[in-house]
Amino acid sequence: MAVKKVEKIWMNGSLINWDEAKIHVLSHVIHYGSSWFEGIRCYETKRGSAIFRLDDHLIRLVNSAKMYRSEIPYTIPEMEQAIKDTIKANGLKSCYIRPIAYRGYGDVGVNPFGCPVDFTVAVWEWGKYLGAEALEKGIDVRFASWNRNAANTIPTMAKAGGNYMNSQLIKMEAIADGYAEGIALDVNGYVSEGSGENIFVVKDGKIFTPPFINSILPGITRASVMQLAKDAGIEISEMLIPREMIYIADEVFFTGTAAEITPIRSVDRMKIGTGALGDVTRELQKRFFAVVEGGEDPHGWLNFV
Ligand code: PPE
Repeated sequence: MAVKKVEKIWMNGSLINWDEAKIHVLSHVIHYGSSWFEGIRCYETKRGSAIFRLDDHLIRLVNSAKMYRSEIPYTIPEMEQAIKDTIKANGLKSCYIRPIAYRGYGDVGVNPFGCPVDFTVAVWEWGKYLGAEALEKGIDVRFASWNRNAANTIPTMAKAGGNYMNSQLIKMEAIADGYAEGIALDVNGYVSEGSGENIFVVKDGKIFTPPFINSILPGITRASVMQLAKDAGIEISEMLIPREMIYIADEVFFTGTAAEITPIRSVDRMKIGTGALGDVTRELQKRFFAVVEGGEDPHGWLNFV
């Protein structure tokens, strides 16, 4: 299914037509995966259109580039403005936002220093990432045969284009086998994350999620869910999670900007808990959507357009 095209894309300082937002085939990013990006959602809340945790996403973007000795040629307030301008230019009330910085056209060869860092912002309408009924009914997933990137190889704390070669392997394998998504283990065999989601386990009323050392992306939704769990008085901790703990969990769910809070109803064709949306997952969804749809904002997460 093709992306739902809108009018304008912000590219290196100006809003241009969607169809003209092109780059040269010798751009460094195409050959070597040298990009850093974000996925952010703008929600139509009861109090107007608001971008969820915009600053936190842009800080992660700057840090992703920094890990690669690269600097985005715009400040965070400038990027924030570019994002809002792009949303307004396209007349969207809610959308998915994709800011991306990349090594562009200049020199050839692995050494990126001779290539500029370009920056663009695209927005589009994006519905439910893992299927229409996913949030309510849950999804069927498998453990991936591919591990996440090993420590000290490709930094997983960076949201970098190249990382998603690994994610694609995990995702394609899952889809090819009739699953919605894959759960990857890290190279030591501990639970890491999905191809584009962090993972949480509920056992005996407590919530567990893998720490950064398990080759995960430090998800903004993950951080939000940890806060919402605290607000709800539910115990939550970061823990090394062995694969088998997933099979015997009461509830398992994914979090991500695109996936939001998606329950997992089976793993490797084994039913998780009752196989239906669990109480803890439901409570966290309720609190999450009270913010992004209801416009309640006790933590200052909404940035109104
Ligand atoms: N892990 C990975 C590997 C990942 O890509 C994401 C986001 C997350 C965790 C969750 O992070 P956060 O969005 O900050 O809560 N994946 C994005 C890309 C999806 C895509 O297909 O592209 C997203 O959810 O926007």
